[in-house]
Amino acid sequence: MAGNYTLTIIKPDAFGAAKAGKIIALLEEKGFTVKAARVLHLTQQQAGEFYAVHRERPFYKELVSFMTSGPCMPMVLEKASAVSALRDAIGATDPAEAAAGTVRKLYAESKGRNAIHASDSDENATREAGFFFAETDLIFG
Ligand code: IDP
Ligand code: MG
Repeated sequence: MAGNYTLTIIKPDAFGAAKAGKIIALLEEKGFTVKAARVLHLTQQQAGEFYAVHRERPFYKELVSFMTSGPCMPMVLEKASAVSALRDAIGATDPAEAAAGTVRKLYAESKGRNAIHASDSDENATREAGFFFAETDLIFG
């Protein structure tokens, strides 16, 4: 899936505030196509594993607690250069620094509760898609 696919998660703050529809609409307007989607409430173990790369960071416990605070919505998205295109569309980690019109500028509350996740490389997009979806869930082509 290298190049044209990425993994996003509408995080519990935005999903719980009923912003999923607006966020998906914004991403579709920017040319992304939803290739797989589900709604689930992450366990501590799942959230801890998904964000294992941040295990040593001071915000790790807060991040796992937030990501398990309610349901979230992972999706595989398709677009040319999907990883960089989605990073542009979501904006900076801290909404105070996010560009106008980005998902985080519009919907994030804070640097921690920031509405949406996006993979940061093709390699991680593949790993993260595999975390939530089986090969047979993915509707490619
Ligand atoms: P990203 O989501 O923009 O890629 P990362 O640095 O990979 O940002 O951090 C992962 C997630 O951890 C962020 O989206 C945010 O939810 C949380 N996070 C990052 N930095 C902080 C912080 O300083 N305080 C609280 N939470 C943070
Ligand atoms: Mg990241």
